[in-house]
Amino acid sequence: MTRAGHRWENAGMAINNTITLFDLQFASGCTTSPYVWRTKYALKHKGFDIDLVDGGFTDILERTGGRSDRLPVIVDEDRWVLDSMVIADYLDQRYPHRPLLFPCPAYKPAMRFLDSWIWNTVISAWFENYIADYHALSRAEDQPYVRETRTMFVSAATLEEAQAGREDRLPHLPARLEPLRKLLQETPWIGGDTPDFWDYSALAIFLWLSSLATIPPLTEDDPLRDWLDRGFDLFDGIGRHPGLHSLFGLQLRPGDPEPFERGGIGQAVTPTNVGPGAPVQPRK
Ligand SMILES: N[C@@H](CCC(=O)N[C@@H](CS)C(=O)NCC(=O)O)C(=O)O
Repeated sequence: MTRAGHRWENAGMAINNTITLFDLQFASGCTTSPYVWRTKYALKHKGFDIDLVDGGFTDILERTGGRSDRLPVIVDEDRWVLDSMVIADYLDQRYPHRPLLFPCPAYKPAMRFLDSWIWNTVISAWFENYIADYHALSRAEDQPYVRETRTMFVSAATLEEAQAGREDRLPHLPARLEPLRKLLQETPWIGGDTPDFWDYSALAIFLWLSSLATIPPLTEDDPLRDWLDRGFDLFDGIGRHPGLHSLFGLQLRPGDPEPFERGGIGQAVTPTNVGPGAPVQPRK
């Protein structure tokens, strides 16, 4: 459910099992922020309908009545909650009888680890390689702000210079995701037999990428595709907005590295321990 032009004064009546979520969108209307994406999944995991408040970057303060310049923000009845992790904690504390987002104490630190691993491994690199697209895909009224704020984070003088030459850099990135591929060879979801907040958090990062990937970052045959497709299909196709781009179809050129390990090399369990150890006692 979407309500364009929504204002904070009448926001947040969590009636009919519905929680209000302030969205961060590109001109196409698709969500771009990975933190908003993971909050969308979190709300669905808890069984809520989402009352989505449309908007982009430069209207966040106005939309939230001066409460925040960052998203996600939710409103549950009269309670305003800011920050995706705080929101997840809030949802578990207020609705403990619905499926938990943090089912045990070790869960949250492991999620932070997974998050920072993905950010450090690929996201910073992808950020620069798509940063001019990020600007072009933003709403017209957001573009001057996006240019000004994002130029500070890139290693070149302009967003266009930062993105230039990406055809040479993009083929080097998929191989970095091999540990995630290995994990998903063993289990259908990062969370085990069913998807959980670990999956949602990682999927949210790929949905951010999909919101701006005007040229594909992964090859057609990437083994991550199965998990990504299943994850984007969850909750009636939560990740299937028409404004999103396909992640698959990266064209490799002669000399580019292999994008992933083929044939499960390194997966076999060593059958015999031939290292030093106590001599085996003969059976009597
Ligand atoms: N720690 C916050 C991070 C929120 C955040 O940084 N959101 C970004 C979008 S990814 C934002 O609202 N940016 C607004 C802007 O750049 O003006 C969370 O987990 O919710």
